[in-house]
Amino acid sequence: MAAARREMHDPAADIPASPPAAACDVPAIDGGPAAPAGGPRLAVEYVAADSPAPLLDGDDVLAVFGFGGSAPASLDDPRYLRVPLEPHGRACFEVWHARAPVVRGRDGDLRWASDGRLLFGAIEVAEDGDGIGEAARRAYARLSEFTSGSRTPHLLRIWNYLDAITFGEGDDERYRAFCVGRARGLGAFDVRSLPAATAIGRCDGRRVVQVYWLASVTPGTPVENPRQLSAYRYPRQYGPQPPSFARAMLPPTGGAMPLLLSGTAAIIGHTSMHDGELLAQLDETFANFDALVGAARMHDPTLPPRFGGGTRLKVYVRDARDLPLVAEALDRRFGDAVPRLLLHAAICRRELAVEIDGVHGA
Ligand code: 3EB
Repeated sequence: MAAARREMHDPAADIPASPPAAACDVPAIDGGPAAPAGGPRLAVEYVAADSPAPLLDGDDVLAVFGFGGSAPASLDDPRYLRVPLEPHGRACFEVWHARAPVVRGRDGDLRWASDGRLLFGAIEVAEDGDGIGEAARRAYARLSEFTSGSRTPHLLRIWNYLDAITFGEGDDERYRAFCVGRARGLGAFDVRSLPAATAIGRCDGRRVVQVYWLASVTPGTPVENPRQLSAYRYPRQYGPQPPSFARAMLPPTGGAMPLLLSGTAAIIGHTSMHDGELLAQLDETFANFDALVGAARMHDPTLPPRFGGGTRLKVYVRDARDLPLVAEALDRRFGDAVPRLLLHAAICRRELAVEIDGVHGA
């Protein structure tokens, strides 16, 4: 069952070939130009609100995410997605703004929205009896087929949410099986052009793999962290298939889009640090971000060296009882300077108490 561990990943020969990707007839703006003027633009905001409906009004809105059980499970609008992770504090929504006009649609089990330069896509695949690996493979095969046939063929960033992420022992662990299925679904890929990503555990008992992503007309520049081994080179001890993601993605247009930060935790090299020490893990995570932003600044020196008003952070905390502690530590570190959202979620290594992702721009 071990997937290939070559640099150029090749799907195992026992996987049936999927039919050639039909060119998806999306995302074309009806009657609009194929290549609209202006490069990709993305602005992310966190909004405290009781309902997502008014947030979807703007015709520059690419996606709205509702967190936790109080957010509506679904809306008629394909731009809305609920992520069932409980927020710390009051109900909060994440809103992505692109350039108007945004058009949207559904394609079977997949939904999308696009301004012609960026595309938001989402798919949810029930595990049913097939297991997490097969659900991940199906989600990624659909994502890959859809993306490669679209006008936005370059994946910049992917978020993965799955239930009971560390359940199972050794290579049967669900996160490891997810990594195998993800790589198979992606097909043949060059690890050096993988998107940035997050893979986080939900705690809602629903065996559904949720994947959403951001794709672009033009490719971004993947950035690796000098303090960390690239995840796609993690050694065998972490599973038969190293995780398929870049540490960050520098989008195609400097300035108009922030640096996309992958889920980042207290890992140095490939080793988890500070087992059982939440606040030390938090400090190590920010030291990792400093190094990552430093590496991104080699490509784009206009990127601020420190987190600030152009940064948005999602902070995933394993133990709900630690949420106030993490909130206080972030208050001490940033005050009001950095908008952030704290969520109760499981991390893919049992010894990790906290993980953070987000975006960082001027
Ligand atoms: C790590 O650094 C922590 O499998 O897509 C972070 C971001 C992590 C993305 C993924 C996993 C993933 O290895 C875990």
